[in-house]
Amino acid sequence: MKTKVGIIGAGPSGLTLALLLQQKGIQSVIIENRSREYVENRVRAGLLEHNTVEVFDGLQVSERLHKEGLVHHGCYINYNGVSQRIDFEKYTQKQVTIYGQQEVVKDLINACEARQIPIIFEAEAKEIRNVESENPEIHFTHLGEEKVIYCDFVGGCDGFHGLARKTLPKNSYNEYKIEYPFSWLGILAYSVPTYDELIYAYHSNGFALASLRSEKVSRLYLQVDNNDNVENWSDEKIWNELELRLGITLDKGEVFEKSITPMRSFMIDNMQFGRLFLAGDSAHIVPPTGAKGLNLAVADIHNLAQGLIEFYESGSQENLENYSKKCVARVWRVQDFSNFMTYLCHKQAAEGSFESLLQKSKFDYLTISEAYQKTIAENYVGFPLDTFA
Ligand code: RFL
Ligand code: PHB
Repeated sequence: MKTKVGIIGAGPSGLTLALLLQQKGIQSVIIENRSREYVENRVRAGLLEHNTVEVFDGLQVSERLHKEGLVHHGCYINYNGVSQRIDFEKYTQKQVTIYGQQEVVKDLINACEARQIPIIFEAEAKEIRNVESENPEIHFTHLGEEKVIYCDFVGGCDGFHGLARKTLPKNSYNEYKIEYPFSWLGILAYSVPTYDELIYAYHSNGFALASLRSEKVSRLYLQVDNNDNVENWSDEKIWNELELRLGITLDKGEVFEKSITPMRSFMIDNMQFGRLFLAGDSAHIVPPTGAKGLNLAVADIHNLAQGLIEFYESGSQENLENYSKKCVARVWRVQDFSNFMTYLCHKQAAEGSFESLLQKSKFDYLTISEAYQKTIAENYVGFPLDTFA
């Protein structure tokens, strides 16, 4: 099989890349080791920056997003019952849109199908070869057979556990990470949200987040210990703890999804080697407190598509050569913001300790300072795509 760009992974990164290339007549093939049903139903992110929506608008894949997505103009940060609203509209004139990642993925896969972009599901990349030459190869297995994609470039869009990062020579990058001593228990429930905007809440029992997916479905999270287990959390216990930490009454509907996710910050400081380019979770993970993972993936892809389009249109490799540098500058900004939100909102130290009093002082500052609120607002809605060019 021969194509221009061989893409590994049909998550938001890989799908968006294929569609941006197709718009300019550049052929690609996506291989994805899971089934279509699996990737379309994987529950993950839910908050899209204005930038991300703009990229989807440009691809004409956002019709359902605009119909079903919920536009939010602010959010709340609470500290032991005291609430501070962050006004995105006032400080940035921008909004965010609540729309589930699995809906994004469905829309992108449908568009790929309609535009005849091949996606091979249940096809696992096993080896990426010759990335230092002009003819890289992706070796993969599909239906028990070994196959090869011969291409000009490889898009490593295969997530945190993928093959692309492992293919980079060890001495071509530095790795940075923090593993936090807490996780998130997340639920989806048929429950009418009793709040109009997201609530990030610090409570002495731990962090809680109230988000949503629609007017009838709530998405809620609780800080739990890393060694905790969903079996320890009955629906009743979850609802009671959420009400306590959020300080509001909730509609305690049927819980239909429950899972625990560890919290980590991770990145490498070089996202390319030869003709292999990494994007999205394959190169970085941010703790979800800043709602940035998917948005950062789309920002990487914007840069990568720009570089590849320039190469095919003019032969210039300038943008491709600067790809990693451009992405990493944004990644650091987003790492900082995600880490800041995580430390601001989670229970980390005993009440009354120096660390917890500093944390309280940060929150108190937030309630008196418009400058601090604006800083949070501009990071939360996201810097425009070419800010870090
Ligand atoms: P993905 O989505 O992991 O897709 C990678 C794909 O590659 C496939 N793959 C392979 N295919 C073939 N051969 C191989 N060898 C392969 N190895 C892997 C995988 O099956 C998969 O389909 O990465 P991508 O595209 O970079 O997208 C990243 C986002 O999915 C991720 O950053 C977000 O979900 C993070 N995230 C959030 N991001 C936001 O922007 N806003 C949020 O509100 C938000 N909330 C969240 C989140 C992530 C969470 N979890 C579960 C990690 C909330 C949670 C709880
Ligand atoms: C979500 O709706 O899943 C969500 C929203 C905001 C976050 C994290 C997750 O910070």
